[in-house]
Formats: sequence, C-alpha cells, structure tokens
Amino acid sequence: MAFRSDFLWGGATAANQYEGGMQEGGKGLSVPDVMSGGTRMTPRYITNGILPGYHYPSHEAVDFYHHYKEDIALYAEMGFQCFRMSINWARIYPTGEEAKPNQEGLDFYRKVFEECKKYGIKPLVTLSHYELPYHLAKKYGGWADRKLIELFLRYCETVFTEYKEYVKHWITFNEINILAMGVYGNIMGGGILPEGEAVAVGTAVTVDESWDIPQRRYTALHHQLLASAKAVQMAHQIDPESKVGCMILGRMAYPYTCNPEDALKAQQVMRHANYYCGDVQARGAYPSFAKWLWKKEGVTLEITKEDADTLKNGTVDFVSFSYYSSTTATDDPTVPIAAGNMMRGPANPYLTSSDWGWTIDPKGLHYYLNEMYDRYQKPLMVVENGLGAEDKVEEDGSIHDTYRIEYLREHIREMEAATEEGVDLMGYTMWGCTDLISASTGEMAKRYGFIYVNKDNEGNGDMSRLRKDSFYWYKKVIASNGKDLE
Ligand code: BGP
Repeated sequence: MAFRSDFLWGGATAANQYEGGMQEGGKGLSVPDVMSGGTRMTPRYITNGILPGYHYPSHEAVDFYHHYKEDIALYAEMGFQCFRMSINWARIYPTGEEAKPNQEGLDFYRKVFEECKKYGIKPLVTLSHYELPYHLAKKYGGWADRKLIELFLRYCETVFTEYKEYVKHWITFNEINILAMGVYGNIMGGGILPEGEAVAVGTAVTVDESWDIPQRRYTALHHQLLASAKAVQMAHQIDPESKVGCMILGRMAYPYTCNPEDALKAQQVMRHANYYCGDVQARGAYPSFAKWLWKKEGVTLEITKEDADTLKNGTVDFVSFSYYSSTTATDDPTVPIAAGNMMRGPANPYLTSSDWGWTIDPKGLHYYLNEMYDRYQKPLMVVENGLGAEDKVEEDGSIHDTYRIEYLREHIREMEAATEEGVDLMGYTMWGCTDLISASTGEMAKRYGFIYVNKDNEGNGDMSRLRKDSFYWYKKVIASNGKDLE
C-alpha cells in the first residue's frame, strides 16, 4: 500500500502569520493585528487597539504580500501539489460591514491564485484562520453575536464567486474546536476580547481565566458551526465541484495509566476536544454527550429546529485537522504537567518534547487517523503538522535541520501505516512551509519552514529566503509520493 495517486502534498500557512501588508491595499484591522510579539518565556499582549511601544508581528509578518511570487516558485520547486493559505476577511471587507468588497484585496488573492495555477498548485483556502475584522470584535463582541453568521456568509459568497475558477478546496474555520477548549479560544477563535489596555496571553503566562464565560464561548461556537454549515451549502451551490472541509485542532489523549479512571478521563478529553465539533460538522448533529457536557460547563444553548436542519444539511466533504503532539489524561494531581500550547496536560514519560515543550508523538498521529476515520468515514487530510525549532544559518547559507526531517519522516511513516490499515487520507500540508510568526507566542524564533526567512523576533532582517536541508528532502518525498523518506 502507498499513498493515493492523487495525494496532495504541500505546505500550510495563515494570512495573519504570513502575509503582512497590514496597511496596504485597503486592508482593515483584524484581531491579530492588536497582538504583540512574545517568546516562550515572555507573554504576548492583546492590546486595546494599536498602542505605542508594542511590536505587532502580524503587521509585516514575513511579507508574503510582496514575496508571493518568490514563495510560490519555491513551493513549485519542491513539487507542491497543494498550498494551504487563508484569506484575511479584513482584506476583503475591512470592517466586515461594507456594502461592497475591497477591490484591491480581491485583486491580491486573485494574483496569488493565478501564480499557483501557473505551476499547477491547488490552493486549499481557509476562510477564517484565527482572525476577524477588529471592528466586528469591538462592535458585536465577536462570534458571540448571531449577526456574525450573516456577515461571514456575505464574505463567503464574495470569495466563493470570485475565485471559483481557481479554488476547489475550502476549509471553513481553522481549529474550530479551540472555542470549546478554554479561555484562549475566545480570542483566537471567537474574536471575544478581554477588557483592559494590555492583557498578557501566550504560553509564558498562566492566562487569567476569570473573564472566560463558557455560556458566551459555547454560543459563539454554535454560531460558527451554523456559519460553517451554511458556507458548505453555499460553496456547493456556487460551484458544485468544490469540496469543503472542517478543521479540528487534533488533540490526541491517552489514559495516563491503565486505571479505568484514567481511561474514562481520556475518553472525555477526546470527546470534548475532537468529537464535539467533528460530529456536528461531519455527521450533522451534536453528539449524544453534548447535553451532559453543557450541563457540566453550566451552558444552555438555544438550538432551534431551523438550526438543527442547517447543521444536518451542511456536513463537510472531508475532515481535516492539525496534529503536533499528544497528551495524557488523569485526575491524579501529583502527575507533572507538560506545558506547550493549548495541549497542556499530564506529561507522557514515554515521549520526548520539542524545545517549546510540545510532546513529540508520531504514533499518536497514526492512532488519531484511525480514530477519526472509524468515526467519520470521510476522506481525511492532515493540514498542519511540523516541528517548531530554532535554526542556525551556516556561513555558506545552508541550514542543517536534521531534527525537522526526523520529525516529519516519522510522522509520514505513521500516516502511511494508517493508510495501510484502511484510512482514506487525501493529503498532507506541513505547517509553516515558509518560516512565519508563531500563533501561540507571536515570535519568529520558533521556525517550522522548509524555507528560512531572514527576520528575527524584533523585526530585524531583510526577509530574504533560504532553502533548508528539509527543502531538498521534502522535494524527494513528494517526487516519490512518500516512498523515499531518507
Ligand atoms: C495551530 C494553528 C497555526 C499554527 C500552529 C503552530 O494551532 O492553527 O496557526 O501557528 O498551531 O503553533 P505555533 O505557531 O504556536 O507554534
């Protein structure tokens, strides 16, 4: 067995972490534009508007806005068949409420898609990747207001119509389940902002959870699930050939021990984190455990008959997810916690972790693929996976990122093993194919790319691009359809 002959190999990015051009082409402010840069050890801040004295990494990011031709040519050189990117809503509708879209924004993405077409690269486009026009966050309190469904669909209609000739694969919301998972989900997922001039967030701080209102957060998520279901239907109406997927933050949880208590706990984590949203988007209804979960979280949701029909009629064509690491589950308070992104949980003594504390677990991907395919029986796609690490540029400009190659190789091996066991896997887009800004810490130093970008945490550097060793390695992987992993 091997990967499908039409397997989509490629890389993934997101506008707010990659594009820059914040004040160009009529773009409006979006939520990440008011988030400062941090590091693993220092927090990033979400500020009340753009304030003096803060460095906001999304404003320039790594300037795909001006480097798109060069970057796409490099992707073509590696043999990419697919390029995952997102459209920044505020580039199309600067406040989210204009009567007409911003022509310059439309033109920019058209040029990007033209460039992909030139090389036969299929774009996989996320409609909402951790961003929202800032105006909508301020005026409506983000997705907590049902009004956002209508505004989002207007934006969807515009881009589905404009780009139907170029884009056949869409993803509605990036890591939609982050809204089910706690306080950080409010900001990144829901555009629900904390009050205050500057609030610390990120992995370096214990985030203040006091302003998190589960009722509001789950309501916002319900609105996104409705918006997603409606967008699926709309995409199919506008272009019957289009395929639309959901995107789940893959949270793989093992029982910490074989104590049945731990096994039940792990099942709870899997259900809450993965299946709560996955079931709605892939099966068309909230799962049987939803009522129990709402009760536990003190949430009451208004789900009308019309809402239920919307969810039923808007199931996705494929199920995509991000996978970086796994966690374990137990209620035993003496077990040490492994930090790292949103995956905080008891540390797994069998596994090592990255320099940012993310547990490395290729077999977990295998397990997760089997679980997701058994449950949904729809084509799966790994749309984010990779290793955030510091890279060293040698004097001759080479970058020997053997650690990254090793990480990717082991994960691809396990993907293949899962396909041998029957999983229908349609593609793989490695996260951050060109180095970009980290979502959790807002820094440059945490690099994922096959392509190095000369820029540091403070924003210094000419942004020139360099090929890392992994660039040449991935090129061979793609050319051999995953057979040559050495
Ligand atoms: C996912 C996000 C991405 C990306 C990735 C890596 O959760 O969808 O946007 O950033 O994680 O995370 P980080 O950038 O924090 O290393």
